[in-house]
Amino acid sequence: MILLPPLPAGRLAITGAALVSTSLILAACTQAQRPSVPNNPDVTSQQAEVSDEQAVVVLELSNFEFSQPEIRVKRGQAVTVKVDSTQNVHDFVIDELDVRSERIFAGQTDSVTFTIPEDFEQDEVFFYCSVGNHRHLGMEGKLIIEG
Ligand SMILES: [Cu+2]
Repeated sequence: MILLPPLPAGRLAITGAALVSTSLILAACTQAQRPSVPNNPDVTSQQAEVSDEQAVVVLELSNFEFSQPEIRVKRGQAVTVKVDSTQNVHDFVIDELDVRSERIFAGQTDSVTFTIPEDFEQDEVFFYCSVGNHRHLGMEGKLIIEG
């Protein structure tokens, strides 16, 4: 038989409370769509690195805004948008370019890559968050297409 050292009663109570609050957080998360997207460690605080062929944009998503209200890209460019939720659950959608990220919870990231066609006719399109009424609460921005 293995004898476990006795734990002080106060510590047990604290552990119990921590478990309860963790369960509540998990329950709240499961109410809102998709489960987990693994964290993407290569997202940096760098906002953009741009060449003629490629653009990389990092966006932080919070209630209820994108960290950059405008993204400037060029026709023919491959664009990678790395999204990082700092609060709540959000996504990144551009209807006209058929772009849709995973829905990510606070602390999670996702990445979408798409190419602006050379013959794309619009000079700007909206990107937005499609969760609930977030777009109406301000989660939208402009992708401005130059060249
Ligand atoms: Cu949102």
